Amino acid sequence: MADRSIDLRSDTVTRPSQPMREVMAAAEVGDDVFGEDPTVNLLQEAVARLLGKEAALFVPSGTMGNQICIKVHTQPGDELIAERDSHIFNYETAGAAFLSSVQVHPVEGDRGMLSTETIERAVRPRLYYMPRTRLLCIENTHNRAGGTITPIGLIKEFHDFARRADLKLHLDGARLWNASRATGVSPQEYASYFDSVSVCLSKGLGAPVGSVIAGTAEFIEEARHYRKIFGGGMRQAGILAAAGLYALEHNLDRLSQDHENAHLLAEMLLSIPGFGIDPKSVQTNIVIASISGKPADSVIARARERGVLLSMGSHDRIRAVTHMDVTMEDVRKAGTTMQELFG
Ligand code: TLP
Repeated sequence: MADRSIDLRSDTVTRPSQPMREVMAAAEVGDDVFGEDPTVNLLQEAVARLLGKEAALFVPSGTMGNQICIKVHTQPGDELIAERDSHIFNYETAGAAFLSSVQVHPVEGDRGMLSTETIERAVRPRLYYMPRTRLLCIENTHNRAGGTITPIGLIKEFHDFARRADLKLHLDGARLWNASRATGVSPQEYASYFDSVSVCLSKGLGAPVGSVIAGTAEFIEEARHYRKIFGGGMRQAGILAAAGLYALEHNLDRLSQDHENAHLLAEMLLSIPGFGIDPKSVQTNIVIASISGKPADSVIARARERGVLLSMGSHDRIRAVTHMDVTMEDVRKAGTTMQELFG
């Protein structure tokens, strides 16, 4: 492997910067299971304000955030609707079934986006022998579709439909910050159409750990109960919350740099024969390329030998994610390496 790898496997690989580590070390802490960690409380208040919600709760991961929200919104035997390529359906180890006894009804989207018609068709009639459709989950940006953004107009439609159909609406906003940075639509406006929102601090924002869920005060009270059951009650978590506060203050605006870098990489990969990228899907910091003529895992293995780390998008696709620990020069170097290897 090359001396210093360019790690594009995910935006989760970032390491806390020196100034972030300094605020972590200096954080005021207390026991958060007693609600007494001042830094956790500050973070929760800051995120609730940013998302325009009554309350928020710090949780260890995006997966736990989504799963707690599913738990609060549903009863055993209910059904939730999620896009077929969504994180909730693919990468949360059947958590909805395991933790909430809820069935996921996957619905095919277009670049990760559902339509009101497809959702409407997926909602079960209220018949005693059918599951009750209780919850609709939207992922924005959509990871597996390549960081695509659901337009705010469509989200409004989903909201209106959900009200009519008596469905709760949850936003997996692990990368909501990226959507907001790319469109100029505020996180608060996005969040206003959802009953619950989960956002991550440890993806594009560069914090080492942590996600936050937000909703009404009543929702968050219930969520706190399930966070404890799921093993997410943390003690002096202010050390981690301090990193989240630092990330929100310093790392939101720079996300546009990651988006530019993703566009640059997409252009470079597109010049390689057999590499297919839907240019319309490169909207934020993720590039998914389909590969024809060779297995994606062999492409990943050869790139790794030359110091470019990529991940699998699906069996015939590779994924590259730009983030704060790779510069434009790194991205250009990665693109050139890929062109040399496969061009
Ligand atoms: N995504 C990870 C992997 O799990 C695929 C990644 O590398 O992108 N929602 C979305 C949309 C996500 O992309 C992820 C993580 C999560 C939730 C879960 O977050 P964590 O990893 O904190 O549990």
